[in-house]
Amino acid sequence: MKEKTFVAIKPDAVKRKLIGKIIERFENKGLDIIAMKMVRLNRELAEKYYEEHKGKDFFEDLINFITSGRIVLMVIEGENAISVVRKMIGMTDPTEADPGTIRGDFGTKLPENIIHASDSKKSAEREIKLFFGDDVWESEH
Ligand code: FUP
Repeated sequence: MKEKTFVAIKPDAVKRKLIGKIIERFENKGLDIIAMKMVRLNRELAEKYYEEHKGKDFFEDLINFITSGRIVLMVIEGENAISVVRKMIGMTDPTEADPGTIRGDFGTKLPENIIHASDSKKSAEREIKLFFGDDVWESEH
C-alpha cells in the first residue's frame, strides 16, 4: 500500500553536513520525496511536535537540541513507506541501532540521533499536517 511518512533530519546531521548522504539512501531505495523544506524550529512549535514527551526527564534536553539549529523536513511517499523508513533509520538510541541503519551508521548519543521518522499512520498524518498543512494530501506526481 502506498503511504506517506514524515521525516526530519535533525540539527546534529545538518551541522555535520550529512543531508546529502541521508537523502541519497531514501532515493536509492526508490522512495519519492514529495515535499521538503529547511527550517529552524522555535520553542513553541518544537514543544507541539514533541508533545507526547512533555513531562519526561529528557524533554528539556530534547527541546534544546531540536531548536539548536536548522532541520530538514520531508514528506516521503512509497510502498509501505512508514515501516520501510522506520527500518532504515534504526532504533532510537544510536548506540543500540544496528550498523546499516541511518542512526546506527551516523548517530552518536541521545538525544543526538540524526533523524526522525513517523512511527505510525496516525503520527504521520499529525506530523505532516503540523509542518506542511493540508496541501500535501492533495499532491500528485
Ligand atoms: P523515535 O520514534 O525513535 O524517534 O523515538 P521517541 O519518539 O521515543 O523519542 C523521540 C526523541 O526523544 C528521540 F529521537 C530522542 C529523544 N529521546 C531521548 O533523548 N531520550 C530517551 O530516552 C528517549 C528519547
